[in-house]
Amino acid sequence: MKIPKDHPRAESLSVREKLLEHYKMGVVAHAGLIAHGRGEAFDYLLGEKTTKSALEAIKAAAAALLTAKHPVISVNGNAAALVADDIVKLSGVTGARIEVNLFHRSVEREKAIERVLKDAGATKVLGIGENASARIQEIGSERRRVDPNGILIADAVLVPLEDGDRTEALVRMGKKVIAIDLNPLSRTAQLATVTIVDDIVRAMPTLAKIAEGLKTEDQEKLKDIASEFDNKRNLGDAIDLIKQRLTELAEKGTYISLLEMSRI
Ligand code: PTJ
Repeated sequence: MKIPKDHPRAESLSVREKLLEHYKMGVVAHAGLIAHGRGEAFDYLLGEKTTKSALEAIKAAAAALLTAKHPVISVNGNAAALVADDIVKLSGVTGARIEVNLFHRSVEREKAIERVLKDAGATKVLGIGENASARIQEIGSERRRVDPNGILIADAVLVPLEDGDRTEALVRMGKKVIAIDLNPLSRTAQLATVTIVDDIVRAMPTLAKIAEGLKTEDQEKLKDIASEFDNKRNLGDAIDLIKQRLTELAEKGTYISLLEMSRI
């Protein structure tokens, strides 16, 4: 569908179109479309921009990836559809390997996602078909199948748009988990080491850019940035922001004021 450029929600509609297009290509799962809707709802509440606390989390995430020995970017259908270029860029900057790891797994989807990543410039994509030969027993879902050269040996894993079980298991295995999740209340958000409460479409390019800027910093300084980050406090800030915005809206109490605050 062609979206009129002057439509007040043009950006949001074009993201939806991109997801639908990739759904038809076999990249995005049915449930990926539903998950996106939940993300959009939280984005409304957060003001549809990268907040100060999200930026702090992005900096800690960049530091964690740059100080890891085996960083891995775990890619699912939505992430590949929306930010394949930025995934490849972040991988180049941090040396993180790229691994496809799906909740709704099929070899066809893995291959379709691999294609999208390769078209975006990825030279190597882990976790496809039989290459996901290792198992993480603590994970109940198909996400338990991982690549022995990727998530299995990783010390830091970036998991955009995740379901909570894997995050919990990876953290229990001693890995740092960096999540991108617009829902600060989700199990993933609550259990990850660093949670970036922001839309993946904004967060990934910012993360790649910030990582590029920090790349030449001293490793000790980067370790401090990562270890000083307090995920619980940061999530509290995101929840507080939602609370403040809702209080303001309730006080103003009109549809017009709602329009003033964000172009809903
Ligand atoms: O591609 P697959 O098979 O691995 O499946 C991927 C989905 C996303 C379907 C799967 O991981 C899933 O079911 O996830 P959940 O449990 O619905 O969680 C997705 C989380 O991502 C929710 O908390 C949403 O709020 C959040 N989310 C959705 N869209 C975005 C988002 N967070 C950041 N940016 C978004 N664009």
